[in-house]
Amino acid sequence: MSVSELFDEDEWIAAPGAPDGGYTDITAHVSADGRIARIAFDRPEVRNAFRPHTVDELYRALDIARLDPRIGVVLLTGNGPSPKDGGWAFCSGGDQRIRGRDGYKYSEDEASVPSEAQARAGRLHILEVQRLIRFMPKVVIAVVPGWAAGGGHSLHVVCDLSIASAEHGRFKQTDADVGSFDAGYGSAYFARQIGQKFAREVFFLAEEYSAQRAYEMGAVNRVVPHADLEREAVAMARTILTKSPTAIRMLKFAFNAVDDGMVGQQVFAGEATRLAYGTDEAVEGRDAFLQKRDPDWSPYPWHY
Ligand code: S0N
Repeated sequence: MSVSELFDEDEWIAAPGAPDGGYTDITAHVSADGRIARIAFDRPEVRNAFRPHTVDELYRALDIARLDPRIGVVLLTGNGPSPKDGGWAFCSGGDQRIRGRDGYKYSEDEASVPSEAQARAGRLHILEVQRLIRFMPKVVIAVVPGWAAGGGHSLHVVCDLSIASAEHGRFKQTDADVGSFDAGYGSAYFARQIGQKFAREVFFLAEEYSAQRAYEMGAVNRVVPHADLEREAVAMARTILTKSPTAIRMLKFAFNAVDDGMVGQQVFAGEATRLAYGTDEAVEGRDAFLQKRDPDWSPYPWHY
């Protein structure tokens, strides 16, 4: 069976770095030229809900994409449709069947889970995935073929851009229905995107929004025919790849900085330092130290 009905076999090859035996809860691919990553939830029978193991795999695949200097854009999506009922999903958040009092368990049957994994049980480490998406110096696009609900909605929020299926794209923030709350990017940053009134409505009423309505609210960048979704996402990625990598990363971190406090400043400043290291002025500072002499700053004016 194909990875997903929207998956173009000619576009993608298996991504490097999969664990022995391969991924079980996600799929990870790169474009033939190695410049775009496609990472997808692969639990369509539960609307691509994530369990801790899913989050482990997602983090691994995203981090491999982060570290690959050829990759400039990551597409995050959900495979489908569901073999059970034909439904489509981006992601429906945490798997409620294995939610315990201290977070999510690795399995309904904890006894079958290796002790090392049991020790990690209860972690809400989807938040680590959110931070990885937020702080990776590449553009992450949420490609939404169906439901984005609960923690899946929050993942689309934290992605840099969102493109959704006109026919099947659906958005719903169910957190308050199931006694859960993403009080970080999923809500507060969402309010920065679409405004306080709309964001509070989405959370407090937990109603269903079509892709078109989400677009009108400013939550989605583009709504495209379902059959064209991944093709359009790849086209967006290809446009981004024509831009300066340094400009894109500085822009992403500039957009982030205002909402990310001191951490946002730290990330932006790290990139500024990297740029400064490339100047003759910084090289002079390093060389003067290594050569045990005073630095000669005379070629470098105090620009105004
Ligand atoms: C997505 C919805 C709206 C789709 O409705 P639809 O199309 O009618 O399909 P269903 O028949 O409902 O679903 C089909 C099958 O899929 C199963 N399923 C769907 N979603 C889940 C899920 N999240 N977990 C487990 N199973 C799921 C259905 O049960 C059904 O199975 P069968 O065929 O066997 O009956 C609708 O499905 C829906 O509302 N889903 C639940 C959405 C939800 O509430 N998600 C959880 C919300 N909370 C989080 O995600 C928290 C995430 C988190 O980790 C976190 C992050 C930050 C801070 C805190 C937390 C925290 O954990 O608290």
